[in-house]
Amino acid sequence: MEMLMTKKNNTPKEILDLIKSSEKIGVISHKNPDGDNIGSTIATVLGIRENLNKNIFGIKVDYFPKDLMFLDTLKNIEEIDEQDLDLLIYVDCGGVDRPGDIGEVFRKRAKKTINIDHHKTNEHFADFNYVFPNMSSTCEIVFNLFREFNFEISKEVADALLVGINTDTYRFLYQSSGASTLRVCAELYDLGADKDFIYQQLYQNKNFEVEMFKNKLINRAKLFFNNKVAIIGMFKADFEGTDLTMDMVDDIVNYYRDINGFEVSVLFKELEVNLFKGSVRSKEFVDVSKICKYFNGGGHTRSSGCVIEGDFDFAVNSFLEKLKSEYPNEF
Ligand SMILES: [Mn+2]
Repeated sequence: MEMLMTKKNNTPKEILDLIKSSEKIGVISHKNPDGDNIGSTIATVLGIRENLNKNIFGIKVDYFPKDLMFLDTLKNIEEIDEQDLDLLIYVDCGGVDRPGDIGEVFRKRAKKTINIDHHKTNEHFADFNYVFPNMSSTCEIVFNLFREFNFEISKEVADALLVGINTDTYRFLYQSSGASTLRVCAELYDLGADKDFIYQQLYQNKNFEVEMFKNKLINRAKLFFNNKVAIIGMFKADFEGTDLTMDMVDDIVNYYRDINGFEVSVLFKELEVNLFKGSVRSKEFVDVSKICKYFNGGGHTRSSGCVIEGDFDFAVNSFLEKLKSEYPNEF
């Protein structure tokens, strides 16, 4: 009973009242940024500023991904000096630790916290929570919340939300992307979201050098269980002498998952010696959030992350062992 109680969401009205009663508000999200967390941060900042005239800002906790630099509203996410806040809003954070050390600094100085998210492993860590694990993206939740608030939604907010929804659904492919997701996007188009420009920037603006580099990594993947599982290792040494960074190529994790017969694909990034961050994807039946939770991570059923300490072979072997123990009949 106790557990169920703690998992309860607050109502839109409770959340709106808390926002209204706060003057200085920070919005924060996770490290290793992507379209959904950047988009939902920008939309939350602008939507609340434009409609309620609050002193609100996005707090930068990591680099900006190159493919999102076309959003000039990125300037609303800044490096902010440590300070007291009336309210800290977490968006797209499966756990309170996802924004890293900067998040801790601001959390300690915030009077109240709100948690808006769609990660299955979210444990309702804030004072007020608004978590929908079946939603396609945090951006879809933010849109619905703004509708509940009766907010006007500007073109800038619509653009940011469209980026988040389109990227987090893998262009509407994932199961969590439903009819309601498409209806939200239809409304965003009506609100003036610049879909042609956004889609071209996101998907048809690839860099030749980056793509050739990806091919190299893809070609050296290790394949297991009769080509049902692919694991790619990406090491600091791979990037020596190049201008490239790991975040520019990490979408290669999707490559093998999308090939017939493959169920799981993994990208292990070497963060430092003997420390690997795993990005994990599945296609039909493996719940990768469960596997990743075992390795200090979590996320969604078909897309999750984890961290494994040890060398690359150890990371690969531990992962495969856990996968096999969870799905003994499949692998
Ligand atoms: Mn997300």
